Amino acid sequence: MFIFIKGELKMDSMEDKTMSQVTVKDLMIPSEKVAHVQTNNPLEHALLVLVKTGYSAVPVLNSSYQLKGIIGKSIILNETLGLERFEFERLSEITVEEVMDTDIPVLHEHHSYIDGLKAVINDPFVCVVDNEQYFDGILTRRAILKQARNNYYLANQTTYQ
Ligand code: 4BW
Repeated sequence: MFIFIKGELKMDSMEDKTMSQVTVKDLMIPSEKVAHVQTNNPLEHALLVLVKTGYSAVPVLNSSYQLKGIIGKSIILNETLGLERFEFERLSEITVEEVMDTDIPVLHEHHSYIDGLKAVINDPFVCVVDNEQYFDGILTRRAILKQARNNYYLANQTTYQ
């Protein structure tokens, strides 16, 4: 919710931060709430996680919880494509790190709202890491759109809950 304090519009739901002070940390889903798989997991396990959670793609971490890539349903299904049929038995023979997407953008917690907005134009979510690639969470397009909606109401000087 937005409130006026000394003539300035602020958000009371984010520790009274002004819009320009909102950072990726304020909007991201923290690591403990993010479904992920590990580099050495077989694709069979990754597909199970994706189907069970309902997500199209999730982050891939190593055993130290550093970000190594992203794996999605389409990459996995592509690996099962044989000449005449889907060869699902192959999923137990291939590990996530062999096929994951490693060319991915990342954000840091201190990045601004507009940095986050730019990042999710081309990707439904972007991983947030620290300087040593330890995984902090994800910023989703949904979180950015919700904030954009709030910005819209802010610009129209209405209150939205
Ligand atoms: O299980 C779900 N719960 C809710 N509340 N919404 C969901 C769920 N699954 C999908 N959605 C919705 C979200 O609006 O569909 C959008 C596209 O999902 P996706 O990409 O293709 O699986 C979701 O948009 P989003 O919240 O902006 O999330 C963007 C992408 O971020 C998702 C998924 O790949 C990833 N993601 C989101 N939350 C995650 C997650 N990955 C792992 N763990 C999480 N908690």
